[in-house]
Amino acid sequence: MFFIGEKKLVVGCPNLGDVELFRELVSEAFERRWFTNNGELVQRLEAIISNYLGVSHCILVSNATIGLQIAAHELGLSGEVIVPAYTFVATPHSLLWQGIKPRFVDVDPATHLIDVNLIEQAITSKTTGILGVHLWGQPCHPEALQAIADRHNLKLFFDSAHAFACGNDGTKLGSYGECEVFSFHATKFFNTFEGGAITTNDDELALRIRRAINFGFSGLDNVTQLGTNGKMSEIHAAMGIACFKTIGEIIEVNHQHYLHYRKRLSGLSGIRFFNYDKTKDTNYQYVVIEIDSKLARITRDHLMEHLHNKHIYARRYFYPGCHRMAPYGTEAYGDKAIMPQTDLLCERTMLLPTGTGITEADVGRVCDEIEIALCNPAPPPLVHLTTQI
Ligand code: T4K
Repeated sequence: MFFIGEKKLVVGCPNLGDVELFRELVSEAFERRWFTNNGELVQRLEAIISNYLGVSHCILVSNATIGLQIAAHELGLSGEVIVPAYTFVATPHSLLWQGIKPRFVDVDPATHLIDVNLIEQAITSKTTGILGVHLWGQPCHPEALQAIADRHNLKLFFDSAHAFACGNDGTKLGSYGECEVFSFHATKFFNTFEGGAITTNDDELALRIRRAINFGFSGLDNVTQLGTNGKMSEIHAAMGIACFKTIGEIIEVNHQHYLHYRKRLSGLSGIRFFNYDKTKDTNYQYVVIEIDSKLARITRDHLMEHLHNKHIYARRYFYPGCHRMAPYGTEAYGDKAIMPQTDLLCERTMLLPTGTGITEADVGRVCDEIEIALCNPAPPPLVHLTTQI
């Protein structure tokens, strides 16, 4: 039962970090009167992150999308680059923005990750790279992708937007391929309001990326390459330092919510609860379920509508699939990508609220409403779904 004034539960509700520390750091920046352009707080956060991930270089950027664009540019990519079809649209957009055609590859329905077995048949004479996506924070088989890249002389890099603090067999993600790009957007479990980072062990690439984010400057009055403005400001870095202070607590809260959801939902007919691989480190920032409408006797969209009516703002990421979105799904774009597994996931997947903004009781309320919706044998006709909060 939803009461007027009852709390709205939202996927992507930001974690706050250590708010007092944030205020102190902002005051320091005000005293220094240094707000951006490789300031002290940016340098501090870069050191914290490179140390945490065990990678030689961390270059903070204004967001992951610009980070991916810069990475693609500095890796000298052109023609076509392989990407999974099931990802946020920023992944292919970052390539096309650089004049590179994203070549979609379907995903493995069990993991939602790029299907490694389909990659080689998508490689053409125009392919110059592979952009792997560690979706939901799971490592997307980086060793297998590296072997394919080596065999075909392709550059490999990663969209690690979901994967900060996630690990592969004891190694934190951040050191794979030529570079990895993280997102620190407000909706990510670790956030700098807007922001991201490019990490690499390649000294020369790191130097070129550092110049690229600052208009191509190599020093005062000396522009040595094409550049853009991809810098992170001091206020954003202050949020990152404050958020990093509580990163362990945030992951623990996410983990508890995940376990609580799993306990309540994994036995329900027609619901597939997405389990994380216990052998990998993860940040548990996404609680993902799939609804099989035949077994559940309700479609994903009917269930979403029921939850939205109760002010529970679940999301159907990444509906309807990048290959069906403009410009990729249009006549003008050319060859239509056929991605059956991605289509199925886009039809079935739903993300549930988690993070420090909600309590265990809130998780219980979401599960209660899912159970109520599933018990209702005749779902109401679907009204226009809105993500308006
Ligand atoms: N690659 C991948 C695989 C990605 O998932 C993303 C971003 C990127 C690359 C690019 O990273 P960035 O360039 O953003 O650094 C959101 C985020 O904006 C986006 O960063 C994220 N992935 C994507 C999965 O989710 P939308 O279009 O869903 O945003 P929006 O405005 O609908 O907000 C999402 C939810 O969060 C809503 O339920 C409201 C809630 N919210 C949002 C904000 C900003 C809050 O409660 N408070 C807030 O301050 O894209």
